[in-house]
Amino acid sequence: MNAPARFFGEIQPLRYEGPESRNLYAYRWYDKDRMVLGKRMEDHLRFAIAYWHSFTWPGGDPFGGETFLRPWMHGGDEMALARAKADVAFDLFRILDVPFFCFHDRDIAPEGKSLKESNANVRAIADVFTKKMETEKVRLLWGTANLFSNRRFMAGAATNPDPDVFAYAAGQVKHVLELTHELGGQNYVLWGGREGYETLLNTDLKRELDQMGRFLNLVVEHKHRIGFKGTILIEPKPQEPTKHQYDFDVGTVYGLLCRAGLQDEVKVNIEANHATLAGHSFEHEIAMAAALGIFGSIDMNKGDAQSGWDTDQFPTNIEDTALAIYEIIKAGGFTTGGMNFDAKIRRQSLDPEDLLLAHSGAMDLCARALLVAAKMVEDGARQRAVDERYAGWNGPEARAMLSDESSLADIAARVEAEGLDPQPRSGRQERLENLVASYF
Ligand code: XLS
Ligand code: NI
Ligand code: NI
Repeated sequence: MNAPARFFGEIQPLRYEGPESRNLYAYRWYDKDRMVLGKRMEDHLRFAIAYWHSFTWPGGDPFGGETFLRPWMHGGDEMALARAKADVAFDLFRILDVPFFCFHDRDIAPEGKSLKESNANVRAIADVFTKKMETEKVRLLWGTANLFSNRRFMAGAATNPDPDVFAYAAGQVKHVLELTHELGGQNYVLWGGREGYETLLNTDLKRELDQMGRFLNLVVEHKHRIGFKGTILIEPKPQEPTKHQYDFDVGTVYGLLCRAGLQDEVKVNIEANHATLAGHSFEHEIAMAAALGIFGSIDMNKGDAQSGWDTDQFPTNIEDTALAIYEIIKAGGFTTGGMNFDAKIRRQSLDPEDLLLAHSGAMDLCARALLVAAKMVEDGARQRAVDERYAGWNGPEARAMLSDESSLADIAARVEAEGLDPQPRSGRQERLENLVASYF
């Protein structure tokens, strides 16, 4: 395996051609320099490609193995293959003109016989990245450690009953956090892959929560020690792999953070498919994180409406995407975060073009959704309707109720004295749905 250009053949970097273009190898909406609400489109969206789904996953499912047969996964020295994989990855980054990528340690380099050897392998490929990034525009959005694939993590990483597994996980995270820092990464992600349990019959739940809180504190402390200025992010997920994940959703993660005293130190990376598996909408999770002051980044994808697992599909729904992006804009947009396509092509999508078009289509969808969301913001009718609904809270008595100027007894007395008799008002949901539809 050599010459990464061969994998994508003669495909040239994609350019913006506009909505009328019929060229599948061009962007119809993603016009990176276009100014939207005072910011370049590229800076709003901050797209990233996920190394694991695109270059490491071989196309298996629970009933069948590998379908993709990627040349960099077969034959030859494992480190040489890892280098070849990096060539293909950077080639895709360049063809798509994305500003960021993300990886787990195990995506980029083979596991060795010891943690030391594994870390050395990861370091060697990180050095390849550093070299490539000298001439390529792509930057690292986030790095993360895979604390779930190896059988040693079957009962969790930080929450494992075996303290040696906790220690091993710490060794892995320390290494990837430092590499992320050296590579100029903007965030470090902790997805609690197996931080949860299957049955209380063998689980000390409180002890596991304590272990998790301690682990997070160790990570944050090390971040400061090495001077990493990026954001530490936790990625909530309600189930799969474990039945009861401790990081169920944004609200649950916030509780964990408060319990560990880290609510000002750690933010969340919200994944669309994880939100829907938790019984929420994606925009709900974003709005919740923003309200709690922990919105960080997103993993963009979508689930399958009929199945109850994490199908990690590329997004195709304009309305869902626009509503989510509207919440991101309302939250002030991304700072260190971005939009990582934690999405995989279907296992029958064998061709190099399938991988490329999955990303370009999703980028176009998000760009188009950004324009719709921007229209919603600029027009302001949606926000005005919400402001009007809460306008009563601007009055002096209402404000007093929210401050410590009034007690429960004062409030009760006023209801009697003024003979308050609140009259219900319409929530106008359908009217607002029609309004939103008018922006598409
Ligand atoms: C799995 C997660 C994972 C994280 C990174 O469901 O989405 O891919 O994003 O560990
Ligand atoms: Ni994810
Ligand atoms: Ni997922």
